[in-house]
Amino acid sequence: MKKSMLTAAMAAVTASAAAQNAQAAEKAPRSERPNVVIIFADDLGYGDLECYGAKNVSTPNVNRLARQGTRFTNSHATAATSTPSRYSMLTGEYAWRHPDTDVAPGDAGMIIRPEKYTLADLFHNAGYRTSAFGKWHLGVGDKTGKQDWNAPLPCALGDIGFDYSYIMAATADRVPCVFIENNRIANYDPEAPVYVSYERNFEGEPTGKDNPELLFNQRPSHGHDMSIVNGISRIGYMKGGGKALWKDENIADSITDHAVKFIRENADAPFFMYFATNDVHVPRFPHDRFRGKNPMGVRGDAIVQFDWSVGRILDTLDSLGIANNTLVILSSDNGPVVDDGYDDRAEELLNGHSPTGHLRGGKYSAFEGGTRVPVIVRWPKGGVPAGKTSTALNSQIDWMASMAALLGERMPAGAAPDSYNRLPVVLGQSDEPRPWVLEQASNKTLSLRTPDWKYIQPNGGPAMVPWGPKIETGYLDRPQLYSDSDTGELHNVAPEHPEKVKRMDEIIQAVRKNDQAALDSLHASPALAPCKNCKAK
Ligand code: NG6
Ligand code: CA
Repeated sequence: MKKSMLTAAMAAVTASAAAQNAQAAEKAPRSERPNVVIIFADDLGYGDLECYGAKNVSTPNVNRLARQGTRFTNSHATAATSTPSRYSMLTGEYAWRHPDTDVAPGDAGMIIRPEKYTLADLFHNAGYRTSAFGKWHLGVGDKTGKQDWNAPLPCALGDIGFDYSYIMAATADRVPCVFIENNRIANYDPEAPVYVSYERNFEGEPTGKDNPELLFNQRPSHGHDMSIVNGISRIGYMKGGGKALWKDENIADSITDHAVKFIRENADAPFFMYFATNDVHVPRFPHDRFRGKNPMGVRGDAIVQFDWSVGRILDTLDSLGIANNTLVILSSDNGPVVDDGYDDRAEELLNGHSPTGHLRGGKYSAFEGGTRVPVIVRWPKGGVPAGKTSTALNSQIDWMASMAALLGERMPAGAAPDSYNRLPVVLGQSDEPRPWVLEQASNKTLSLRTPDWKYIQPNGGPAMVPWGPKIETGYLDRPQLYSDSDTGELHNVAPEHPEKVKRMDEIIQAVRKNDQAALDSLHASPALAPCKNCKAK
């Protein structure tokens, strides 16, 4: 796979990244390398944080991070759903290049195969202690649909660079509802072996569909009517679990406790942490102590719980005296959704709150609400400006090459083929926009965003998400072009700008084909148009 992705053009990019790496290495002796913590929320929208304009919910810990670091207003996830977004961020390769990267079932085998070079490999090879916590959603084990959950998994996150992991295989609304620690079920209960199927129920097991009387915690609004765990029905069927089953109200505590322990144990060594919260994904069932503190019901409470988790990570760094040399990056995997399948009253309790802020669409969507996400970066010792707002167009796809530059590490040829070193932009020290960013909607429609325009490829999808969430998809059978000043993507000006549409479509085709020469001739190569300051950290 890696080899097949390697083109001469990409080799040139790698070479130029290597030159930049060399400079970064000169500037960052091994002993001073920062710890790196990526805090990755789930379905947290552009407008969901107080420091991004939210009025109905307070997020003091995230606000603090923004005050002490740089807040980005034009940063993008690569996809409008979790699995492809996380795949791209962790590998530096667009998910649409790789099969099986749509929203994964909970019994998917590992989607990132061990031979793929990941962000965790990069840190691991640089001598970091590496870790992942919380939502995974990229498959575990080697047998899709047929994994034996009662034995150690033959492959897991340890095979793609994570020294320690404590994760949920998929999402909170998908079975199996247990944590996986490294390569086995955490807190395994030998009295209650775990069986999982996404095809059929297990004899005698209740489901949300047939036994709604057992749904004492939350009922579905659409889908989510299969196995019942903790009084909530899920996607998929499972049997067993016993004391290993999670309680939804304790998920944030559990993930955060494990992360804090890892930080404490590794405070003396450089460490990398992928801290992926379950908040604010459905089912939203936060702990009692976060409930009722805002007028938005459980969706607001889940944001409060997310903010609390952030606070615990930041406080831990402070108490160990390592905050100054820890690079913290906070973001979200995709845009927000209000009713995503549970009857949690999120819709009726919005009370004027707009989860996407001023953006149109949301999770799943080709509109900006699907992929423009909050990004906050803090690293006092590394000179990330405090209290700054950066409007620079940029994408999570570039985190991997930028981290390679930060570490002074050369990635193997062909690794992270779509990732470019934009380190000074990632660190808020340069505001040079990426020439374009590419965004994938849930039906795989691609959009291209430049600093001035947004183009959505024509496609035959429906105007609204068809299975329940009230979200405009942004799909249309004709090209769409929106001016950057039209932040709500309301006026399709494609008919007035056929040349612009043609050029933007050609850029997408060139990226699809990995055709660097075509990108160069379109003056659209992130490699040839790097930010002026990208050479120096
Ligand atoms: C959808 C689920 C939704 C959510 C989403 C994935 C139904 C009806 N809806 O299929 O609830 O789980 O997948 O979300 O099943 S994501 O953030 O992990 O991509
Ligand atoms: Ca998500």
